[in-house]
Amino acid sequence: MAEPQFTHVGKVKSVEKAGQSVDFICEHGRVRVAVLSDAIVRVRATKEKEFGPDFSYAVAKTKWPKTPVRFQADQITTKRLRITVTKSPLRIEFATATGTVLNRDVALEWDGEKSRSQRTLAHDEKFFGCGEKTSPLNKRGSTTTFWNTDDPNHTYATEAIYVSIPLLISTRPGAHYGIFWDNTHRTRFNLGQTPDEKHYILESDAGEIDYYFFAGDSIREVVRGYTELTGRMWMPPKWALGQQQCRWSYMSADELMDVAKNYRKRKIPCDVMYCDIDYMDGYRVFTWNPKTFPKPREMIAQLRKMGFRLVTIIDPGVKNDDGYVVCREGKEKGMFLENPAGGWFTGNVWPGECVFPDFTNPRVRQWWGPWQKGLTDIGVAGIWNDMNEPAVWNHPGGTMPDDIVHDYDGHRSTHARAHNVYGFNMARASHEGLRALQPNVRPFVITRAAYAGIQRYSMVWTGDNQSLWEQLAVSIPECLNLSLSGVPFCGPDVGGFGRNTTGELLARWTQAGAFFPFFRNHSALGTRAQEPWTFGKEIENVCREAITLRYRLLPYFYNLFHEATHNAAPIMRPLFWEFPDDPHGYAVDDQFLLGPAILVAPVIKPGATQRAVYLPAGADWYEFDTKRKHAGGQYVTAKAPLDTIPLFVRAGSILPTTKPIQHTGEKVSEIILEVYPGAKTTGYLYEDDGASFDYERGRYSLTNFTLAAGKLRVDKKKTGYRAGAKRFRAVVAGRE
Ligand code: MIG
Repeated sequence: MAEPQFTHVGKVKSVEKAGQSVDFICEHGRVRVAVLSDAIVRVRATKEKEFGPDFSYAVAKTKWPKTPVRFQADQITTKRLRITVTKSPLRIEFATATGTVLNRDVALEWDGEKSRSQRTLAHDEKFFGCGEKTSPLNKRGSTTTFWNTDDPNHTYATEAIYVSIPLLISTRPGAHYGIFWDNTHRTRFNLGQTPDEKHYILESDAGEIDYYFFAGDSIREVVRGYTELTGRMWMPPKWALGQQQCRWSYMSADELMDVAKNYRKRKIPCDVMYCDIDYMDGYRVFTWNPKTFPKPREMIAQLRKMGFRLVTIIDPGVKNDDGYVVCREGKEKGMFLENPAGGWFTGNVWPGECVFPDFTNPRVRQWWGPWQKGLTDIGVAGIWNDMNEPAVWNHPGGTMPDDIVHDYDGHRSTHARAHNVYGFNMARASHEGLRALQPNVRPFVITRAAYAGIQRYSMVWTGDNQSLWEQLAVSIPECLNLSLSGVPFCGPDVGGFGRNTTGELLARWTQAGAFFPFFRNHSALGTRAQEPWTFGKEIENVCREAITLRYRLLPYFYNLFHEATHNAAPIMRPLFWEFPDDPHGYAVDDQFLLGPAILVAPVIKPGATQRAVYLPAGADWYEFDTKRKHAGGQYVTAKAPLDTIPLFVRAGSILPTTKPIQHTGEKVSEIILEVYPGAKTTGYLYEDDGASFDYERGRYSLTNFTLAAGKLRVDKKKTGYRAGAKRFRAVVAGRE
């Protein structure tokens, strides 16, 4: 392979100012710096004379109010940022208004179709974000590739996985920024594996350079800026916070009902059952197998009576069978992708030879959505989009060839550009279709593949993992970074998908999973059963206890979902989100915070009966079980026999909880306030109907709690939701 020959954009020849932006016309292209807000700046660069059409799937906010900007000879200044442009050659430096340099681009350059930016790397700079990645929490020193890939055997070294979110979050003491590199072509980040370790590189196979720079006083503010640009999640239906049970596959209605009945009989709380691919007739999407699932409507009704919802899987591949209505109609209407030389593009997946909808075409999305009516009409509550990288088995690379042409919302592009947004647009079609079918019902869509901005349409589960301790461990940094990358509603297959799990691993994974935003037990075809009771009494009891605890904490969880929709705060948080001044927290990726108050330290080693837990500095911490208090800023040894998950509560917290319930449909009229006294002791409760969008129209309640001089104060801040809890009972450090 020839060494890359990058051409730098070169010297600035002239400058054109227009409104909130400045164009620099250079020797080898044009660079535009556009100010969106005090702290958010967009940089575009093209090697051509003019920019191409302005279009992005990720970006939700395209109109920004005018913000005061001062343009001087070589400086663009806002209230928060000072951007200095050196002209020979062009280089852009981002500094705070008070002069702290955040980052400088060393080069904006091209090699043929490839585009890249080399940037300065400070010696104490740490990197987070990058979406779903299976490497350690801090991405410094790693290289990673954004190209949606089905890789069930991933490790720490895996470059490309299911989801692509090219967002980099940088932090060092006193300097925080983010860069969202909005390019859907195959993209690579080299985060410091450079000869001098003083540079990092962001590069894409093709396309203009188009990045957003977010300055912030904290990582929180960077994440807030990124989600202001790309959007935030909606409130999910409340049942989606419950325990969920899946398997590839429950082969018949009888088998599925048997599992559901076991949950109730054994008093293990659960809200959701799944139908994986075998519910369909020959894997044809939007059908049911008439022999094994003869009466789905009745089955779903029976499940609903028991307090369960049903979610069904829908893959993108449509069986190439002209006797099958989805295929026939799709062909008649031109909904499927074609080969460059003509004829339908076909590829093999579960149904055998398939054709594939072009989800990047709005006409196709509108056609696809209503097919879900057959499912929602009989009571299906959510849609699970799998295989949408897309996975296509009989083509090189396990996906579509690069030259298949997609509509790309009217900007016709090859698969090389559309690949990373194929799954995004499938999930979008599912979401928009569900909303059109049931306008005031919160859609539940779960997707495997995604691109930046997916949070507007779907939650993300982390795809195929393995029943291995190391995969339990990696699910923590994986979901923490996904959470920082705008996707707070996420989680792994609990118990592990591939391989046979063990009782101990299932118990430990269920204990950990109970504190992840998304909590679903799932396992692969051919692996042993891993429902909570399949390893005997001891494991069943441990799982029941962990799942029951999650249900007791649901009011607190629901608060966190509200926060995520509101200000993009992750539900599961790295320690540094809450304690940015504690330098030790940045390296901790075997623990996490659930919201501001609960520190979760899962056991992730076989045979362990205790583990070291780092208590962040800046707070005191109560052991959840014993209510013993410890000072922060130290490691403690937590006892962790199999039935114990090390949990600590931050002093000064009031956690809203309930009595144990079996599913989220159970009426709760009393909120039990667990009070953990501190210097200032506060908490709150968010309530709405858990199902509709009425909360958008003010139908929600907010109640604040304060403990002062031994007395609890209850303050109704908002009362838009009338059917909320009527009684509050306080338990202070374990005492009534
Ligand atoms: O080729 O539908 O990640 O959760 O059980 C495997 C069968 C296809 C992959 C998903 C997994 C699901 C499985 N699917």
